[in-house]
Amino acid sequence: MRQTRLNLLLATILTVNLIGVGVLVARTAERRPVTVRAGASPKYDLSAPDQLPGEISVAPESGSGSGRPDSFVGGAARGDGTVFAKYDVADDGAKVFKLDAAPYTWIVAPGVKKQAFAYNGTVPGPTIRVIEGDKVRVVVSNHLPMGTAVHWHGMVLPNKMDGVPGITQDPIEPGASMTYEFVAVATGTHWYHSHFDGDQVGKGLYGSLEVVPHTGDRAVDRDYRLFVGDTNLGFVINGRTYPGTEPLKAKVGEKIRIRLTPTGELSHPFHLHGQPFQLVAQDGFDLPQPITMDTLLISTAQTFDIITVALAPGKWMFHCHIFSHMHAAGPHAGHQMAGLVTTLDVEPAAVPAAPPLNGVNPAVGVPSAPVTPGPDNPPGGDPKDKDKNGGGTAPPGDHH
Ligand SMILES: [Cu+2]
Repeated sequence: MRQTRLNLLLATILTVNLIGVGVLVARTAERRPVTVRAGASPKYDLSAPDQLPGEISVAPESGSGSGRPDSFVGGAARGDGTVFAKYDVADDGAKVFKLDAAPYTWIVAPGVKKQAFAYNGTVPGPTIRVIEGDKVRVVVSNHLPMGTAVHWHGMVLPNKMDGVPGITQDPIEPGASMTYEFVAVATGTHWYHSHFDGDQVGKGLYGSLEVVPHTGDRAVDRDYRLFVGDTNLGFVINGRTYPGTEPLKAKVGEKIRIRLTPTGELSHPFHLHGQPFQLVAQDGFDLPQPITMDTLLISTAQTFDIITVALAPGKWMFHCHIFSHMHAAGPHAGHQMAGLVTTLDVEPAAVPAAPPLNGVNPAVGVPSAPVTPGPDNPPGGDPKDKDKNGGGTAPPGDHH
């Protein structure tokens, strides 16, 4: 049964990729008018109602960074603790993003505060998601008390845009900004991060950089991103340590894509309970053939795309299997979870997973009408839940 589902998944990916082209073209047309204010200083608003779950507050001594800058996108939470970056479209067609780097006091778990550095007020920084061939322009403003620079990891770009202080550029000094520009030709899941020093990455200066191929993205019901850290903020997934990590939600039968990006200094064998998954891409490149497994060793700087199908309801652990990375120290050491742990919270399917046979639904044993997709029975599950996952201001190229 499991194998059949996984095989089905592969066949569906091909089909829906083709459908995806139309969606991408349609959404590309929904560009908003452009207003790019060069050098505009961020407005910080602690009272903004659109904060992510998990309190974020500010160290008063941290300089200019406080609260969320206006480059933060409210309402675009992905259900995994990440948000999408918004963009404007310039007259020359470039998609213009803004990244404001600033210090924050970050709550990594209930009652646990650390000093973080964040792009646009969030760890990880907002997901930059564009379409193959897009001209990408990113205005990086530095509100940190030291220099910085941003490296576009996995991009094929002009050398002077590579973001390495001392080799391709001078650091962006505190209070200054720099505009990076490149054409997005390297498709797949990549990431961006500070290249100033390891502390800046360790404190949270990184985010997802996704280039959707012209042929469309993989068709999945949920698309999650997990950034793994193991230095300045402790053992964190998307800037949070268990039980502060955000559980990933799914329903039985749904296809779930998880993009894993380790950002720290260690390697982590990530294990999913209850169901296997397929590794489909590494560093943005599709594997010639997906590999089915239940544990994947991820190491610094790589990106991995895995896809699983939720098989049964329950809270299924997804965690690093190195015990010192997943257990609390102190009196409860040994069985209390902390660190690199999250869960895949699977609810029962919205519609019967198995179609009725001869008018009898084998799942319940009583006659029932065949399920026809319609407003009450959407083919991919309950659209309300998809809003939770992908609602808000999802940018072009995003579909399920
Ligand atoms: Cu680990």
